[in-house]
Amino acid sequence: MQLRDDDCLLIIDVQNDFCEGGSLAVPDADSIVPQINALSSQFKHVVLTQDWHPKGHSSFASIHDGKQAFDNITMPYGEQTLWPDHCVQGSHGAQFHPQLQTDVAQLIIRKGFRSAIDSYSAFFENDHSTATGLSSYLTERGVKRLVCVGLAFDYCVRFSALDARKCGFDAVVIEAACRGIDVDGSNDAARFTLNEAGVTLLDNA
Ligand code: VGL
Ligand code: ZN
Repeated sequence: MQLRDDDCLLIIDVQNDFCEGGSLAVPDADSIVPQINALSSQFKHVVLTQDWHPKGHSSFASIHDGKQAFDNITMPYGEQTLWPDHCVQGSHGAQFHPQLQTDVAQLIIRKGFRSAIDSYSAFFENDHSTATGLSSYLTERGVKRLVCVGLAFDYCVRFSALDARKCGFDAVVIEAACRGIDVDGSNDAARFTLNEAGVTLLDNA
């Protein structure tokens, strides 16, 4: 793809808990790290996101009696999938993958830090209305298009790219630099909703 000065690379949740040996390991996640590093050196704007939950976060199955990871529950803000404990603030699992080149990023957005609400998207928490501040930051820096990569394709990448469109940015997802969890066909559902929202899905950069 032809890169422009007003593109921003959004590197989503490339953290130990989503990689090999992590508590919510995404299949083959580690293999995207070299590709992301090769990409990030070409962008003028680079933003990282970091899933950043307090202990006992409401998205953890472990705090809901009788529930298991990947069950769904209804929260005041809507449907919520329950997860194994992951990306606890300050833990090793919450740190970025050791090979991820993080020095190139100007901003790290932490999300999911409120106990009562999860946040898949880099722009809005799962109530779809509480803003993280990312949209204003990008607008002030003159960014027009988000190029999204990282983990997991069917959750945080998907909702970040959809919200990028809602906030008025162009959005591209490079699938070769993403991996999905794929719960109940969620990878296909992600492709469908992304296409419908006008997000460009590219196999490769
Ligand atoms: C994610 C589930 C829970 C993600 C984060 O980064 O896609 N998925 N928390
Ligand atoms: Zn999470």
